Amino acid sequence: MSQFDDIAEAVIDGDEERVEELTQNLVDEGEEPSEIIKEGLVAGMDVVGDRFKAEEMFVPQVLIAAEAMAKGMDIVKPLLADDDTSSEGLVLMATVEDDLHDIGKNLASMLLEGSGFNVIDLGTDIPPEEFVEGVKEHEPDIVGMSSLLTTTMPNMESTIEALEEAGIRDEVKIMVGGAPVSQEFADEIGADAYAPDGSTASDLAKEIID
Ligand code: B1M
Repeated sequence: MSQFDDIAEAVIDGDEERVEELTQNLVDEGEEPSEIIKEGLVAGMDVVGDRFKAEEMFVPQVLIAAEAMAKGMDIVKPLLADDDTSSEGLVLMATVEDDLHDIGKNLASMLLEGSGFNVIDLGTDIPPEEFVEGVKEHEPDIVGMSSLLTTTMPNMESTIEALEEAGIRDEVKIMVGGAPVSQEFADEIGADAYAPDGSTASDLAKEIID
C-alpha cells in the first residue's frame, strides 16, 4: 500500500492524528501538496462519500472523516501558494437563507480547495442581499449555493434574482448543490451548474470558468 493509500485509509477511519502524521511525513519527503490532497485526502473522502450514499457510513462518521481530512488540509494548504494548483479561481460559497445545514457545503468547499480553488465561505442562513454584498466585495468567479431543505430551495432563485437586480449576475457563474436540488431545478432557476457531490463540484467549477 502506498503512503497515499495510508492517508486515505486514515481519513476513512477518521483518525485525525494519523492523518496529520502521515501528511506531515509526505510533506517532509517533498511530495507535491496537490498530489497529497488528490491521491490521499480527497481519495479517502471520495470513499466516505460513496459509503455514505450506499448507507454503509452515517452522518457522524462522515463528520469525523471530514474533520480528519481538514487536519491534513491544514498542513498542506499553506504550501499550495507555491504549487501550480493555487490559481484555479475564487468561489464564494454559502448555504442559502433559512437553511442551517452545512456538512455538504463544507465538504464541497474542501474538495474545491483541494483541487486548487480559493474558497470564501459566508456560512449558513445567508440571505440574498449578503450574497450580493459578498460578490461586490470579493469579486468571485463562482457563487456556490447549498440547500438541504425543499423549503429553502426557492431562496436559491431569490438569490439569483437579487444578483440580477444588482446588475452583477453576469459577472459570476452560479453553481448549486444539496440533496433536494437537481439539474432540472438548476436549469429552471437559471444556475450555470448543478453539482450532485463535492468531487463533481470541483470538476464543474473548472469547466464553467474555462
Ligand atoms: Co436536517 N433535514 N433538518 N438537520 N438533515 C434533512 C436534510 C432531511 C432530509 C431529514 C429527513 O427528514 N429525512 C430533512 C429535509 C426534508 C425536506 O426538506 N424535504 C431535514 C429537516 C426537515 C430538518 C429540520 C427542519 C428538522 C427540524 O428541526 N424539524 C431542521 C432544519 C434546520 C434549518 O436548516 N433551518 C434540520 C436540522 C438538522 C441538523 C441541525 C440537526 C443537522 C444539520 C447539521 C449541520 O449541517 N451542521 C441535520 C442533518 C445532519 C440532516 C441529515 C441527516 C444529513 C444532511 C447531511 O449533512 N448529509 C439530512 C438527512 C439525510 O440527508 N440523510 C437532513 C451529508 C452531506 C455530506 O450530504 O448535504 O447532501 P449533502 O451534501 C452532498 C451533496 O448534496 C453535495 O455535496 C455533498 C457530498 O459531496 N452538495 C453540494 C451539498 N451542497 C453543495 C454545494 C455545492 C456542490 C455540492 O456547490 C455549490
